[in-house]
Amino acid sequence: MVTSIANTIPCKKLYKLAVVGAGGVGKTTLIARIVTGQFIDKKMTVGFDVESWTVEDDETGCMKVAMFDFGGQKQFRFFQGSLIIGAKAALVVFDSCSYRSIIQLKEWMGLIDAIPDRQKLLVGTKLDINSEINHEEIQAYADEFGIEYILVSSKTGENFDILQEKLQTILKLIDG
Ligand SMILES: Nc1nc2c(ncn2[C@@H]2O[C@H](COP(=O)(O)OP(=O)(O)O)[C@@H](O)[C@H]2O)c(=O)[nH]1
Ligand SMILES: [Mg+2]
Repeated sequence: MVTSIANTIPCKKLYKLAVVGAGGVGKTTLIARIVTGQFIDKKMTVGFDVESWTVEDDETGCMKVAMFDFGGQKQFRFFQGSLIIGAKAALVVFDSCSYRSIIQLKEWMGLIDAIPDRQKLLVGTKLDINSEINHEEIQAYADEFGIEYILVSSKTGENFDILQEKLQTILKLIDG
């Protein structure tokens, strides 16, 4: 089980996690839900943001994760190549109601090419909204990229327990 704890507890293990995907898919809201457990309506991310998430793990103890939130809009692309350096894990985020955001995933997969596939997770947001895109179609994309995928709602919190467990498993693959 993953439990968010106060950021004041000293942590020996530090990780850099990249959160990438098109503008408006819900990256910043997803990060806020992971860190606070709440749905917080966010403004557009200008450039990038970093949120700190501290998790306590029964086996490894405390893990501190710097979640790099990449601004999705095109005007922020020019510096993102250098920002990705040192990231050992990635959440590749799309909007489960938007084909466009799924098609754009390819671009983001290029940016995180250096990260091993097993340390990436494809995350579809807005599961609370009725989507015309069926899960088989999403599965087909996930298979094409060769990475695991999960659908969540940052609004209701649906599947966040699974998301956090998967993230924790990924972090354990990395030497923090
Ligand atoms: N209904 C619903 N809205 C969401 C969800 N995630 C994000 N949003 C909304 O989508 C919009 C864009 O979210 P934001 O986190 O700023 O996207 P970003 O550009 O990828 O960081 C905001 O109005 C959010 O409130 C979700 O799971 N369900
Ligand atoms: Mg944002």
